[in-house]
Amino acid sequence: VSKFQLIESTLREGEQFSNAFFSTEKKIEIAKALDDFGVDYIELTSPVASEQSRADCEAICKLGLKAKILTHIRCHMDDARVAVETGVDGVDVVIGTSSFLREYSHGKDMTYITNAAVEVIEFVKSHGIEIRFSSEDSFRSDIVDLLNIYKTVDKIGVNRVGIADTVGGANPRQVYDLVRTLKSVVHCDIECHFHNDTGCAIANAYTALEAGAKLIDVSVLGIGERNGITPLGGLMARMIAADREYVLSKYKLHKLRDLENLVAEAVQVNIPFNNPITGFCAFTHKAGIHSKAILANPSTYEILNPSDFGLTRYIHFAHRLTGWNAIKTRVDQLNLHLSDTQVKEVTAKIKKLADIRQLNIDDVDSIIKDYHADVQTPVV
Ligand code: HCA
Ligand code: CU
Repeated sequence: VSKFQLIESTLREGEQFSNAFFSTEKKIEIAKALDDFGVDYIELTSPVASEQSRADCEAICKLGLKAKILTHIRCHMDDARVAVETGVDGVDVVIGTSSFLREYSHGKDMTYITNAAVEVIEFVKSHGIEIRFSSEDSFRSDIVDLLNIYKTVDKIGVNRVGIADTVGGANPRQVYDLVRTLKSVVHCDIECHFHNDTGCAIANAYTALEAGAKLIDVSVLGIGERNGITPLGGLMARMIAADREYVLSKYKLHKLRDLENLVAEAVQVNIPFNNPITGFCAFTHKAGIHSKAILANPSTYEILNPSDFGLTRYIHFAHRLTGWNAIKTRVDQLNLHLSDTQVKEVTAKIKKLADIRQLNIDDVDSIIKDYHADVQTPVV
């Protein structure tokens, strides 16, 4: 799974998110932040989507970013002619191959699709830029049709072929099988795109890499059509647990939170409480047993190290599950001195009150301070 690359699609798939409207300035700000984070590719909305989309695509190409700039088009010469004039480093072409899309969307058969693909690919290649060919709704397409068209485009010399779980219904085992099979028939790199309708977008991405795919489409917070695609942050969490060196060497993980806040604000959503890495309690430890072990060695209950992301862990001690080790740490933080026996005693008081009502830090602090004052000045 190691040498994976990211195709960051916040400015393409993400624009298909219900709440998204990105002004030119916002797109530029997001593109720069993504580039700074270290994504390999930035994918932009088709220049034929609207006049402003084309102008914005040209403007982002002129920024001189390190990331390669891609635009995403239908498998059609009308789109390709406009795309190659925008200044992009590559074009991602997609066409629906499942019977659903062939019947209810574009209405074309496989021969038509193949001919269109060949024409568009040769045209884009003749402009000396990268080309990716992808089949929409790959998992509900006929496997023979799929492999045939991938073989054809691989022979012409595409840079990558893509698999898309457009409806988010694929499971990791199906992903593994399809990527493996595809890998045995093409020479080019394989890119994968997973929607999250059934909650498998991160797992599917990881499995695709295990099966030999090289590139994964992501967006910040996973924004996209319906409930979106593989989120950048969630995939970073998954990948750093698998290959920390590579992920740290390549991506500026301490910028993740700012990047997510930037996009969350732009599309008016909150960061989910249970988001990997940046959810408000992602590094908060609560139970007394957990807290004790975390204080001794954080790895006991943490697969990710918060400092890799510029974040800190937090021991939540103001509740009835607390233990004396956590309270002792709080006593130290308050610069007070109590013996272990005394800490155990004050912990008992805290737990007693916490059984009656929800506590906050101030409640705990005043119990500790009162107790400390009492033991310092014994009554005569
Ligand atoms: C869509 C298109 C797409 C394309 C994915 C790809 C999908 O339906 O909006 O280019 O690989 O999910 O199929 O986002
Ligand atoms: Cu998609």
